[in-house]
Amino acid sequence: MATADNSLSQYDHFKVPDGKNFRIGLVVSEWNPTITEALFQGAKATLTHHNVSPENIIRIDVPGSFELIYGASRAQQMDLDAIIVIGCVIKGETRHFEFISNAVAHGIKDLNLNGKAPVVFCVLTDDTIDQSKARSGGDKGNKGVEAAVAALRMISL
Ligand code: DLZ
Repeated sequence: MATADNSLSQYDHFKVPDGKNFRIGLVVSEWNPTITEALFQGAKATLTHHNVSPENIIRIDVPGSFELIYGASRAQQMDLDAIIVIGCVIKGETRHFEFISNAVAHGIKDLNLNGKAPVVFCVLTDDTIDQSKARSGGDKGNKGVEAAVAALRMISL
């Protein structure tokens, strides 16, 4: 799934809905923390740029990407307008990568079908840490920025 032509990191700021009065939850995985922190900072900066006030950005830390599902499920009970889940799963020597990635994607999909707030997927699933660095503020942009734009657009549907 090539993303080079679909990057939202460089986007038309005037087409993004105003975030004033929105409350947005960011559920952040602690695995690969330099990557998830950079994604969080990208998302937060984009939300504040679009007038979401800092006190309306609610951060919830969870141990790993697998726990993003439960974290987002709890966040859906917190009267938020949208939730962004942030994680980074890097391929290792075993099939753990596939199980975690698939579980998170399906779990978040289910929350979107059944919950009241949209849940935006900002989980990198890369072969190498260098690929993740490139997508968390490197030469492929910052997927946290893109997730924030997606969240603002989903609230305004
Ligand atoms: C166990 C595990 C492994 C091997 N790799 C990652 C990873 O690359 N990224 C990530 O976010 N989490 C990883 N985890 C932790 C699981 O997501 C989860 O936290 C544990 O299995 C406990 O449920």
